[in-house]
Amino acid sequence: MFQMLKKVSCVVMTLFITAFLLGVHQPVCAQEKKPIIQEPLPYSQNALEPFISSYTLGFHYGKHHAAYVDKANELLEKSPLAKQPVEEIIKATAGKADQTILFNNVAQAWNHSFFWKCLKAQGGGKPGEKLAKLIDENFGSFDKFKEEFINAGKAQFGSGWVWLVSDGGKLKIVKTPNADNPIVNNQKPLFVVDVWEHSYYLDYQNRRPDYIKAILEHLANWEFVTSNL
Ligand code: MN3
Repeated sequence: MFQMLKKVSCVVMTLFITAFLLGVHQPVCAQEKKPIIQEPLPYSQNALEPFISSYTLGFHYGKHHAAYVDKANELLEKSPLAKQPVEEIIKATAGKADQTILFNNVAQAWNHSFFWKCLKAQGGGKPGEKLAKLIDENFGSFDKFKEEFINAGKAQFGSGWVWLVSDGGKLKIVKTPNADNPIVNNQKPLFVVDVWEHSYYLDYQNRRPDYIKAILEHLANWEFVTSNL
């Protein structure tokens, strides 16, 4: 009898350990999953140097972006929108006076996550054939596009973002203030540069155009931009 009990408890223990190792405990983790996730940076914190310093990226990703994600998740705990995809939460809260804080934090979480993917080490310069052709068709030449993009960033008064979007198949440069995002206007974001001061001030001080130029010439991930077409 004792031997049998020993055998049974051994089998139960083995099953328990196997289940644990196989990840049967996963549903508990899944329940804790937050509506907004801050994905890891797609490169190391110093990968974009010397154009964006590790110091700037550490603050920008680790403090600014993280704060938007945390605040968005905190606000979504009490919101029926929590289970919606992030883009739907942005559209549902845009322009609604009683949802401004939620919109700002969710949109800023999305905008930053998109911005990181628009950058890479040894990027920038003229894009590949497909995107280069579209840029030529819509802006005349890559140099004209670059000039127009930098000027839009310069002209954005205060905080905001400069985007390359597809608007019904036509490529356009648009600037948005604060957390605003072109998906609210049914435009498809292809590329973005964050022009909030926190994104460049430690490295460029007031020279915002130099920061945008450095991104276009050295960091833009045109493969990612092309994949958004
Ligand atoms: Mn930012």
